[in-house]
Amino acid sequence: MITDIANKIYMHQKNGLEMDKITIEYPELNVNNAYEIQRLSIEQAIKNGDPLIGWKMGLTSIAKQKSVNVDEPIYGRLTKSMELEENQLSMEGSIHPRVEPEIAFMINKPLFGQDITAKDVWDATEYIVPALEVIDSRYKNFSFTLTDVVADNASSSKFIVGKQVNSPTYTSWDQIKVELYKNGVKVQSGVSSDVLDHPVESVVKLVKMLSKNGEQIDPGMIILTGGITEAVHVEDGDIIEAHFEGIEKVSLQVKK
Ligand code: OOG
Ligand code: MG
Repeated sequence: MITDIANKIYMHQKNGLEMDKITIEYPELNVNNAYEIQRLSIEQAIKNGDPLIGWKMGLTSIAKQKSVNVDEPIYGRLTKSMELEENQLSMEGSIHPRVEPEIAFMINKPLFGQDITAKDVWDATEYIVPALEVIDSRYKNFSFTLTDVVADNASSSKFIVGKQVNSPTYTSWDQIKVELYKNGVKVQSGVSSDVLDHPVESVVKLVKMLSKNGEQIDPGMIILTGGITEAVHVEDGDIIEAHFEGIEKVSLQVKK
């Protein structure tokens, strides 16, 4: 059953097709089952030539938790095809995409185990870079339970990182003010401490959650620490620009 659900979700992710929440047909599924479904579905992607390049945390800010009505952090898997090389998002293959500003960590040492601390994460951080994540739940109306969203790889779709890489000691990474503009109008704002008080804590939490499932962060992996603000809906023609104060601006143009 788990394998069948994983295969179904993989097909919907690959083809950008919406589906009913899996908990409608399988109300008995729990969050552990959902992480197994996530692992198996992304294993399909990996087998088809799309390697794992990192992990993402989700629902690490109150703004995000409230917007989807799920009140605990989750993680998802990032594969190569999710990373946009250009600041352009094609609506082709998208369902109902939303964009959110995040802080990303590039990791250069293995990170694992329940005893992980923020110091361990800093020691293993190659650089930090701002990012925009595009989430696109495969579920109708972008509506789901915790179990559903975990199984659907935490709504992962695409992401783009900024052009400048920053030393971990460059600034206080919990003090980055972010403003999100859609077609020149400010639609969201927040500060990076909205993510678990400090984005580094999101990486710490990720490592602990991964270690429960026998997983770890490998050197060379990128970690998205979670949306600082609510995500904004986008459609063809929209231009999104995130101003990360004192760092850089990251933009995304949405096309047919
Ligand atoms: C779940 C994914 C959340 C974040 O950064 O909080 C996420 C969702 O909102 O659909 O990526
Ligand atoms: Mg996100």
